Amino acid sequence: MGVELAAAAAIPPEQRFRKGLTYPNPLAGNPGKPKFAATVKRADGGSETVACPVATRTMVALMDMNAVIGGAACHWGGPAALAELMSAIHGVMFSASPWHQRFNFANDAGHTENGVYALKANYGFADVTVNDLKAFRSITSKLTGHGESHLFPEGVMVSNGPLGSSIPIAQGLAMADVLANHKRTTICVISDGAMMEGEAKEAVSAIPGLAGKGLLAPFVLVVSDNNTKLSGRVDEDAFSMQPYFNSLESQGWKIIKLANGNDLQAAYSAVESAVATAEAHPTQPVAIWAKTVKGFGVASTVKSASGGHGYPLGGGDVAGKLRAFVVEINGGKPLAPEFEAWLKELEDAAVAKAEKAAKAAAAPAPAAPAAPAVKKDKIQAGFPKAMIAAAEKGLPVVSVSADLQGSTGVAPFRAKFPQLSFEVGVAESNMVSTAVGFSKLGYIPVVDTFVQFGATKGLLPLTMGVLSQAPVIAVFSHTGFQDAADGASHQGLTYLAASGSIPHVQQYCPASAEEAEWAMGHAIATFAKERQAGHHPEATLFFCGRENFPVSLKPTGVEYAWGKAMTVADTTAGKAKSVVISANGSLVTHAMKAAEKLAADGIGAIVLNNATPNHPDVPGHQAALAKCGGKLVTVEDHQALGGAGAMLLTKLAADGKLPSAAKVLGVQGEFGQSAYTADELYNKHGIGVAGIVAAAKAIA
Ligand SMILES: Cc1ncc(C[n+]2csc(CCOP(=O)(O)OP(=O)(O)O)c2C)c(N)n1
Repeated sequence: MGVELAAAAAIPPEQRFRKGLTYPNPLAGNPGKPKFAATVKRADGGSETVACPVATRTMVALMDMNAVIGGAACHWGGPAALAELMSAIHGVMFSASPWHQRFNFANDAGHTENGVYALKANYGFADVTVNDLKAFRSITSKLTGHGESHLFPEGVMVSNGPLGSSIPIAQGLAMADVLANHKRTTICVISDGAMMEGEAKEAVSAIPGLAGKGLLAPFVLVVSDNNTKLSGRVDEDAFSMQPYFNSLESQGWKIIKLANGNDLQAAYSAVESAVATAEAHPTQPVAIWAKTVKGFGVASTVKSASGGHGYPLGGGDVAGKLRAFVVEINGGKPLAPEFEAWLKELEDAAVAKAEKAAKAAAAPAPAAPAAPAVKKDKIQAGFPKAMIAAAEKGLPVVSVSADLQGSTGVAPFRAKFPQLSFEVGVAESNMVSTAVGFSKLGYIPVVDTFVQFGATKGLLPLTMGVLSQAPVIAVFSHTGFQDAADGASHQGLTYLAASGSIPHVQQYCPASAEEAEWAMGHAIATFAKERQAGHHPEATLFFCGRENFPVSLKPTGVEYAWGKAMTVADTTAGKAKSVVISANGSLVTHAMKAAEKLAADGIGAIVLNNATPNHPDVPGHQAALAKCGGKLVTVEDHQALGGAGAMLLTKLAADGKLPSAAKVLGVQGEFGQSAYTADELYNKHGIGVAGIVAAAKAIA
């Protein structure tokens, strides 16, 4: 018989507990009272001052407008739903001093972090001011799109953004507190869409199970149940989560039902009682099942199917709609002078901008006619066109999505063929595995999500699909810094490295909508041909950015060919010195601009669209290198390590024909951050036009 481990409880305390390593706690200490305050009654009959949730919503609306004007997308509905609960939680936490010795706080609902920033500004917590909110999501701010511990350690304990990833970390915090014998309560906030994630579900069952064995410190989960996710209502689009929430009790949770999570007093009492209950009985975690209203405070966002998930106003709405929006949030009452001044500042800037535009329009037309405008579109726009065409031809294409179909571009296919379209909820692993099932039974499944989620949560399912001879086609969008505003947690920068060496996987990075349409059409047709011939197709992963690019980069007379790197620019004629620039996806147009600049300085360039990174066109690159003295610059919106450049150099080396000089431009082992536009991040990391020019000049 093997040696049995003694149950931890039977081990004497001096051996049972072990402290973690100490390092300076970066979290800010307790703030003073909030500037915009509300009063609630405590259970002991006294009153407590908490942050006013209406002020939170007002600040979110105004800071979102600043960011939107700068070019960043933002969130409104989620933070609006959670304003009362966040006020209540912070009120309870800050009543202990120092709060972080008594509480761990993890916000799984990372898209609502702007509401938490607003609340922090209200308290002046971690020195955040109301003025700081105006730079939300900009490259200069630590108030990034989602909470980022690497940039704002004094305010964010656990980075968030990918839904369902913070609750298991919160589980770890509570387990570590037991091991350290530290009396602390962990509070985690999550919303119902995120509860669909496998990661969340694993923690939801592990927490009561391990707590029951005495392995977790007191744990409080606050669930915001508004039956709404990003693309619409949870039950209508996917399936109802109510049976799952009902099952929490039998999974071991103590449930506190909160019928109106947007009632501040009720929210405060629920949080207060949940903390007291969890602390009195640490072996049973407590979940507040709170019904909330997404987009609360503005009737039109409450009504909209997504609960006003994204900020519903655009930069052009400052003059017409912003005041009405903010006044509605405030129930028609006058705004606090600070908010009125902020609103006025936005309005004045909009007026000044309109006057400037009118002046420019009235100015006499320039003598030389302007070059015709280049038609632009998102690269992703091509995918559904090819999917629709294939389905119309009778091919069994199906779309399996995980709540991002409106953002990845496949929505038009789903609108046209609802009977061929499925949504599994916010659950990327499940999405890919479900598609694998369809593939096994002869369908051509197309899955879609942001690359950061597809190339992490989706990769084992994808591997198992290939291994089961049931591959899928994937549209993974928002590559790298193209998802500028959402910040580091959303900026997939390892997708080529992560997926490129999985056997029987084809990577494709189109650089334009036209190319995306052609490549998707080719991938579907090849998939069908292989299956019909009794072979197993390869999996195809499409990666694309999110901004607008010219709809075609194809020179006249050239045809697309899978695996051939198209020459999209050649300025070598008559130049003594030249380089090859090998780019993919969203950086192909940047490489072309760099080639123009280099040509003006007397350096030629052949720009190759290396669209198939893990199967690069070796002969095509060799031919171009032969014309350019063997000088190669590769550039990608990806980590340099393990990316397209690295894969290309490996293949060239295997062929015994390495370049005479090479520069591999990519991100150098760092995370990103929020910015209004991708170009700001490209320039910061030396992979924009200037970076390409400098690298080319260094080796030409
Ligand atoms: C892993 C992951 N998948 C997808 C997303 C994109 N996303 C952001 S918010 C959201 C919907 C969130 O729904 P829910 O959790 O219910 O929040 P609420 O609707 O209440 O704001 C989605 C799909 C994400 N952030 N993380």
